[in-house]
Amino acid sequence: MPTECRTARVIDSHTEGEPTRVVVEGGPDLGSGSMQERLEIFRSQFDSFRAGVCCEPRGSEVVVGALLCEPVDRECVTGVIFFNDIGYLGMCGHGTIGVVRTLAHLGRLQPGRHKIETPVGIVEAELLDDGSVRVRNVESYRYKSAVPVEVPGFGTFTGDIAWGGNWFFLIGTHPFELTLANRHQLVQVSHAIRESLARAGVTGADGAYIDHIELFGKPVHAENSSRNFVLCPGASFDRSPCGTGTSAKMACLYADGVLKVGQQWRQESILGTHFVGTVQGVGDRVLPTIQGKAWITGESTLLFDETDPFRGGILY
Ligand code: PYC
Repeated sequence: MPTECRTARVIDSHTEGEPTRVVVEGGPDLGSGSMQERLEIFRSQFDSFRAGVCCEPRGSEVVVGALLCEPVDRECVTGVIFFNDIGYLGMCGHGTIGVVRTLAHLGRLQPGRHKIETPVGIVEAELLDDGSVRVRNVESYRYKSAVPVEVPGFGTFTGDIAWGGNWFFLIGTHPFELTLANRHQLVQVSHAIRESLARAGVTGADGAYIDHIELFGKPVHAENSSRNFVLCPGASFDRSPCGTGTSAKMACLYADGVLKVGQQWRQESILGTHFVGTVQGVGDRVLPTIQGKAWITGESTLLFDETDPFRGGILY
C-alpha cells in the first residue's frame, strides 16, 4: 500500500444488483500518460491500493472498483480505471453506469451525453431524465464461433469467443439451471471452463486470456430476450446482466444475422434485472449500447492504518 494513501473517499452504488465502488479522492497518482499507461502504473506500483479497496475486510470479491482520473482527452468528463478483487478490467458496463450515477450524485454532471475515457477506448454515456444511463460501449465483435472445449468432469461445451470491452466465452447450450439458488454449481462449472480454455490455449485475439465465461438460457420474465450467468475474473459472478457481456452477446447475434441494427435485446441477469441493448453496425463489428439503472448505496472514507496487517486487503 503506497504510504501516501492513508484514506480514500469512496461512493458505493449498485447497477441492477452489481456493486461499484468509485474512488473519488485519495487514489494513487498515476501520472498523465494514456489510460493504458496509467493502468500499467496502477498494476505495477499500486496494486495493494486496488486490493485494499476491493478485497476484504473493506470490500469483497463482488465489488468492482473504479478509480477516477483526469482524462487525457479534454472532451471527456473523466477517465476511469476499473478493477476488482483479483485485477483490472478493460471496460465495465455496469461500472460505467455506476460512475455516471455517482458523478450526478456529486453534482459533477447533468442529464445529457458525456464521454468517458477507459484503457480500452472512449465510451459515451447518456444520463437520461428517468435516472437510467445509456452507455455506448467500445466496438465489439465475435472473434471465433463454435469453439469446442473439453472440461474434465463436465464434458464438452461449444462456445463463441467475443470482445465486448473484455474477453468472453459465450455458451448457449448446456444443462445448467440459471438460477440464483444454483449459483455454486454455475460458479464451479464456469470456473472449470475458464481453466480448460487456458489449458487448451484457447484465447482471444493476440493470445488474450479469456477471463469472463457467459452461460445463456431462457428468461424468467417474458418481456426479456434471454437470461445470463456471467463469471467475472476471479471467483465472483455478475449480479447484473454484465454490460460488456451483453455487448459481446449482441456482437455474436449480429454476426449470425439474428439481431438487426436498432432492434432491442433485453438481457436478463441471474437476479432477474435487465439491460436493454441495441447495436449499430460498423462493417462486421458493432457499436453496442446498453441501458440500465444504478442506485447510490453509501458514501464513506476508507482508512488504511499503517499498523493494520490487512491495509492492502486479505489475499487468498
Ligand atoms: O458490466 O461489463 C460489466 C461487468 C464486467 C464485470 C462485471 N461487470
